[in-house]
Amino acid sequence: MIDAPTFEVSAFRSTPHGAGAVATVELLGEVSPVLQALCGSDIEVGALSLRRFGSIDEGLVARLAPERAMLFPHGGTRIVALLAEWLIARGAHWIEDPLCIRDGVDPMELFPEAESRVEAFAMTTLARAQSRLAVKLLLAQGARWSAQPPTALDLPRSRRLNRLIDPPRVVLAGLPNAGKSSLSNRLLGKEASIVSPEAGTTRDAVASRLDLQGLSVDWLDLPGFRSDADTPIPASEVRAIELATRMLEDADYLVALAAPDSPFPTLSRPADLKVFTKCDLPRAREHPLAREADHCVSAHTGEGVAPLATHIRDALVPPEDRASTAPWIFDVRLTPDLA
Ligand SMILES: Nc1nc2c(ncn2[C@@H]2O[C@H](COP(=O)(O)OP(=O)(O)OP(=O)(O)O)[C@@H](O)[C@H]2O)c(=O)[nH]1
Ligand SMILES: [Mg+2]
Repeated sequence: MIDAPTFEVSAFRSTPHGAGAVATVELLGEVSPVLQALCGSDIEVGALSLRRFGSIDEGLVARLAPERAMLFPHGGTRIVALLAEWLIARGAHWIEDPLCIRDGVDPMELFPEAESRVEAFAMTTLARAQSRLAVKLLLAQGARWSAQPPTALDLPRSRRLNRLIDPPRVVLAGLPNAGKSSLSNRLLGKEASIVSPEAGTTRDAVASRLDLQGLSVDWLDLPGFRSDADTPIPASEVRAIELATRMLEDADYLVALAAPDSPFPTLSRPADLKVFTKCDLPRAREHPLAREADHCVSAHTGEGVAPLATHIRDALVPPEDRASTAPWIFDVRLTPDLA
């Protein structure tokens, strides 16, 4: 048992888990007694100071507000775990999932340096936004909201822009051997799905987080939908097909794939985009399915793949939404009357 004061403080690691040069551990609440005990003396608000963290480590401490400080120990899991143990042993509340606290705590407390409530919320959102394209837009919101308060007219565009925060789900569906996994791997830049000339290679959906030119999406490579004429489907595969069908219906964007040797699949909802692949094969471009398609691509040569990525990105988050200078309602808590 450690004979020590009980700190009225919450603490969490706000940098990702795992290896890293420097980690950030945030302290919220009655910070002064913690700093006195851990670093030898308190640190005045606004100051940045190099301190020892007991016998654990040495690093910078930033005192951002009376109730908020940041410790910057060396990164890596072990030092942060020792700091967490030290804090927990003294009654501090250690939070494993900092995103929870960000939901629970008023962003104004988390970001006292913010000039407005909108700016504080934008910084909290920035911490969890998944797409590169969100960064500049979120940082611009403080000024935009003060220039022009949002109205209900801003809601539809805002909902589309919210896809920059929470990645939309894009589903790729096609018959076995259509080339789904090859195209997915090409977009991803690595082999996430096994590719083979054997039909039915992908048995379970393979999900990857893909960057479509600044927009992060959850990309699902589904197992091939067999056509009715196929041989009876084994029971083990029925469940996989049921699951795939559900994913397809829940998708934010559905891409149907065909190839010279593989027609477009019959799906339970219309596809948002029709793509014809294997266009590197001889005379593929003259194929009737190529004319029916919105895009012709080759996973082998990469032809047409970048324009396809741009098309999907712009369909999900249109360029005019990204270019608009009207306010983006990125957090409904800012406008309870409108939501
Ligand atoms: N020439 C050419 N062949 C391709 C292309 N894309 C895929 N293939 C070939 O088509 C075959 C099937 O490719 P996959 O990517 O495994 O197809 P899939 O739709 O994922 O197949 P299942 O998982 O079985 O449903 C493999 O032999 C690939 O090498 C392409 O762009 N050009
Ligand atoms: Mg596959």
